Formats: sequence, C-alpha cells, structure tokens
Amino acid sequence: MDKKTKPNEPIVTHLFTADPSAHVFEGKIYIYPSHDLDHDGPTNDNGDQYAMEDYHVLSMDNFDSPCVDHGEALHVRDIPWAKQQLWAPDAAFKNNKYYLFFPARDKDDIFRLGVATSSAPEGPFTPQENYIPGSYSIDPAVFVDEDDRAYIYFGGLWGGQLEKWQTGEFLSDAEGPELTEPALGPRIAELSEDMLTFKESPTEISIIDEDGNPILAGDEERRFFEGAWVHKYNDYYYLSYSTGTTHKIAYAISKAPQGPFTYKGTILNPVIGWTTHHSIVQFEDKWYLFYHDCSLSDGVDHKRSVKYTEITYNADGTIQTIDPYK
Ligand code: FUB
Repeated sequence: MDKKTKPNEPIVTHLFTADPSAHVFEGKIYIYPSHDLDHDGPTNDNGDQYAMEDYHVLSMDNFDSPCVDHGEALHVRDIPWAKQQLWAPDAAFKNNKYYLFFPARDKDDIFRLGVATSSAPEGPFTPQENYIPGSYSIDPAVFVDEDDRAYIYFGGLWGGQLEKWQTGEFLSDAEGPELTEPALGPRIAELSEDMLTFKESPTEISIIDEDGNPILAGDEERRFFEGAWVHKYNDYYYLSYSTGTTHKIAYAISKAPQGPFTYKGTILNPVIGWTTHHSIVQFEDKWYLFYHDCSLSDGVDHKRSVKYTEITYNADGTIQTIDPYK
C-alpha cells in the first residue's frame, strides 16, 4: 500500500488487522496487530472465529506516510508450545532487543502467553521453546517504565478464559463472580530483567470508582473485559481497556503501575463490530489512539481493520471521549 494513511480509515486494506499495539521505535510508528483470517466459519462466544495464525508488523515513518507491511513476523507453526489462535500481541524494547508478547492456546486448549525476540522492530521474531511459566489468559500489554522496570498486564473474559483462573488453577467449569461482587480485574506481573519470565506471581488489579468502591461485575458500562493497555501521562498511569459487552474503551488512572486504578470515563464509543481493542501512543508532541473496527468487511466481527485518531487531554488530565464516526 503506497497511499498515505488518513485518520479514521484502515491503515492497510490488503489484510484484515485488529488489536493494534502501537509503539515508537527508531523514530517511526510500529504497529503490532492481530492478523484476522478472511474465513466464513461459524461464530460463538468462545471466540473460535478468531482463528488467527500469524503476525505481520506494520510501520509508518510518520502520520503523513504510507503504511508498510513488513510481511510475516511469526507463524503459529514455528511456536513449539502453541496449537492455535494467535490473538492480540504487544511489543517492547529493552536490553537492545525487541520482544513480541502474544497469547495462544497451548496443546491442551488453554490460553497462555508467549514471548519471541528479534534484533529488529519488524522481526522476524524467534519464539521461546515454552510459554512464560505461570502465564494464562490473553491480551498481554507490556509497559516499560521510566526506571526501566517492565510490567506485563493481561487477561480477558469469556473466550479469554480469565474467569477460569480465579483460584490460581485452571478450572474449566468456573464462571465469573456474581453481578453484585467486584468485577475481575486484569492481571499484572513485573517481568524479569531478560523479559522472558515473570519476576513474581501475577496479581489482580483493582479498578475502583471515585468513592473508592470496586467496580462490580454487573456494571458492564465500566467493568474490565479485555484488552488492557497502560501509558503514562503527567506522572499518572492510565489503564485503558475494553468493556466487552458494552463495547467501549474505558480508562482509569493511578499513581502506581499496580493500581488501584480509579475509573475516569470512556475514551472511545462503540465501533462497528463486537470487539473493540486499542493502544495509545505519543508521537512527537501529539497523542494517538490506534483502534479497529469492521467497516471494511461490512460488519463481519472477525474481519477487522486497524485505524487511528488523535486523542485530546483536558487540562485536568481527563481524556475527551471520541465518537469514531463523527
Ligand atoms: O482478536 C482476538 C480477541 O478479540 C482479542 O484478543 C480481544 O482483545 C478481542 O479484540
């Protein structure tokens, strides 16, 4: 694709892409999306329609440039422990290396998180032999703080299996909490220096309201569903995430990477398609939201396209809500 990209339009149209994790590496914008397959198989709440097999890394020199597809960066056939479903990935740079973090189902059909390394931001990436010990569920997002400590955030309900890990073990019949109980939060673990293992057992993040009460499982407008992302702005950590069944990108803020995070509002109103998944990145002096929708496929939930738009902070640090179609 050699056309320059435009806000709120697919950044590529030759592939279906989703779940964009955007980063500025080597002065350019690199996007690590899922690569949706163009198939017409059945759809269910388990997410079997999201049958992705590989990753392509995309990049743009700046927001006036075309988007370049760097080709296949990693394929499920090359990941020894993984069986299927390469869902939303993220990337990080540390130790002079690039790391690709990704979820996939293992041979027992349990979602785990893997890591692969490369000397270049576009890959190709070489996966580790095994998944990260102690990892589970989906949607890894890695935040490397100013002190160089790296944290991985992860988790997702329903097809993402987070409900099944409430005891610390995988219980295939486990359901989520009662609607009047605190909602399940995303998990966090600090990563080891080499970025390949957890330094500690993952803990649950608490998302609370302005009065300090936990957001409840029945509060579907505000509770965490999947797709955690963390960025830092004016010394606050911003945790943003999908509310799933209400299709919003919501956010909460904290003074610490582990939270608790106080709910603040909606960043992105619902897009065309069931899922919504995003990332937030600063490029030069502006901030951008990368997101996806299903407009290019006329609303087929598992054929999505990555787009971007600028975000605006208010003077008090809150983020103005974006309507994707205005
Ligand atoms: O792309 C598959 C799944 O759909 C992701 O892991 C979720 O965040 C949702 O976007």
